Amino acid sequence: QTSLKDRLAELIPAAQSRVKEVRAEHGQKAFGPVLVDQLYGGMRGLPALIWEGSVLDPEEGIRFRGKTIPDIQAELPKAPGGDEPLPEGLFWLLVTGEIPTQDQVTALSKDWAARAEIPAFVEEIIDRCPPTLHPMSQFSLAVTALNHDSAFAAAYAKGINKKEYWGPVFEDSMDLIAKLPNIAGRIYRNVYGRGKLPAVDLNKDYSANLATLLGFGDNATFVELMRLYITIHSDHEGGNVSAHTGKLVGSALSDPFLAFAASLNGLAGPLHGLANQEVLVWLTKMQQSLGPDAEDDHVKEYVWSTLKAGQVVPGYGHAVLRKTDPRYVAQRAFALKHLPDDKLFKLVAQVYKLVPDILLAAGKAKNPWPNVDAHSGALLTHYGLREMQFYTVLFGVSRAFGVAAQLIWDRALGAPLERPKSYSTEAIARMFKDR
Ligand code: NMX
Ligand code: MLT
Repeated sequence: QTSLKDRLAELIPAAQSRVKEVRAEHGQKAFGPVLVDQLYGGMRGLPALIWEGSVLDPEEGIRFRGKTIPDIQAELPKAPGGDEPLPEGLFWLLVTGEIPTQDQVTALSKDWAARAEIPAFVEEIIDRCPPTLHPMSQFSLAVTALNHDSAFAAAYAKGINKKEYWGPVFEDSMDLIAKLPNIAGRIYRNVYGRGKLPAVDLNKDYSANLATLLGFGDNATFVELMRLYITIHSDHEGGNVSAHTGKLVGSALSDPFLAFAASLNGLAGPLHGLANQEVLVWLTKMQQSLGPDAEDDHVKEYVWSTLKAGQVVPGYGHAVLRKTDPRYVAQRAFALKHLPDDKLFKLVAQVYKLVPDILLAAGKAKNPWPNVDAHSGALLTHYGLREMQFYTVLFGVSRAFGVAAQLIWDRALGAPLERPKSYSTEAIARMFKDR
């Protein structure tokens, strides 16, 4: 059977020609004007990047290589007896644009399990971190340190031909993804005193191993949750902070470990991936303040008090989406199926009923609907993974899939160093003075 790397090698020449064709035909066409406001406004809507794995539609949400979340839930291979897609299949799809066979996905599970071990010095780095250091900082440190064994950095130092960059970047990307469960598991067990890390099982899929390393491998529904979680958090086109940062840093030919560590540092911000932690902190405080089974009016007051204190409602709003995030919908469907009576899920659902109208009435947020982070923590809490400071680490494990797939393609397609133009306020004032 064809391996992922062999299939990629087959696909690259045609993809290179396609880029040439598209550039020859459309290279000199304009998307439209660039407004000064876009420079001041976080570049919203500014077409600026090529990202092959997924495209985000404001109304419909994410499509991975043209496929919606319900599509991939229906089409990607599943574990025996499982209902959720295997993230191995999603990675194959992101990289090739094709749905893999069950055997190809099993081969990827085995390959990742075989690459899962992390160097002893990286284990030591994690073990030496004080438990008070945020899990995301520990995660980023460990991923940076993996650069010690980068195949790409070694090949570059030896003088590799540009045309061959993608090969060692592929190997690094596979190693990166494979090693993340051991890093995440070690951080979790160290910080929360959850005992010794077991070994990765060479015959288990990625999510089953991740669940076991975290200490929840005996719970088949938690393993299913991990399969769904890792699949849906993987990629959200190229402009989000973690994806864009990884691509930017990779464009300097920093290897995938350095590039993805930079992604993680962006993901660790509260307006991005840390929002899943913030949601749980916020919901827990609300429960403490209002007690269980709070009435709608009290929840509304609580939401208003958050806004009046000049804070955001975590898990709501989005820079691109203008509807409920389909990743939220997928998690809600999981909750309705597996934990319909869970108290925290009920609060999440109550907040969903109330918050959009309040954000609309407040009149600032362009999107009053929930994003992916509004739901994930409640699911993890249900299964006993209650340590909210750890939640963004799981987001990070997943985001590696999307960033790695693009790093491979960036090198295969010869993406250049990113270097956009910046201006000072005075330069802009001068430039547009008489226009
Ligand atoms: N609660 C309160 N105010 C909000 C919210 C919210 N959830 N969302 C947007 N606003 C405000 C925003 O702060 C801004 O205020 P100001 O004019 O005073 O600066 C105003 O509404 C306009 O912002 P938008 O254009 O709607 O949003 P923007 O594209 O700038 O930011 C987010 C997008 C996601 C940063 C923003 O919606 C937010 O802060 N949400 C809460 C944090 C969150 O859930 N982040 C996770 C996003 C998903 N992820 O995983 O990365
Ligand atoms: C993401 O998954 O990266 C977030 O939804 C943020 C974004 O897309 O901007």
